[in-house]
Amino acid sequence: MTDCIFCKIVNHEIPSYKVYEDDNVYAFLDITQATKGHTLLIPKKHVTDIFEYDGDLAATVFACVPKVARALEKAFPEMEGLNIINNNKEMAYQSVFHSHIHLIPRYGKSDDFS
Ligand code: DGP
Repeated sequence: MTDCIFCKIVNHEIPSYKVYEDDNVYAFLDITQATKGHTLLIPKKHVTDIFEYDGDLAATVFACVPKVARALEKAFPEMEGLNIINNNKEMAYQSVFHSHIHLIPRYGKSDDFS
């Protein structure tokens, strides 16, 4: 999709800080950094939200969540926990309509994400 910001990130038309990549997915730091290391995992294929996934794509994308989690754990050893969030549709606070999974590291009571 030509006017999708995350498609442009996948195609390197917009810069991003890569955390993980394979043939089917791309993970990169969220511009807002709710906490240090806040990462978005996306399918390279444009799908709007979870309702557009077929089973193969779901298996492919969700199988990468632990890989990205471990990459974050390695990069941020002080991390004490991890929130995994997937917003679908505006009512559920989705603001970019290319499906993405948030991985938000937690650093105990010192982080300000709630
Ligand atoms: P959501 O509200 O679940 O749709 O989250 C969308 C996230 O996308 C939000 O946390 C900010 C992030 N975001 C939006 N535009 C960009 C961008 O151009 N670059 C990066 N790295 N993140 C972006």
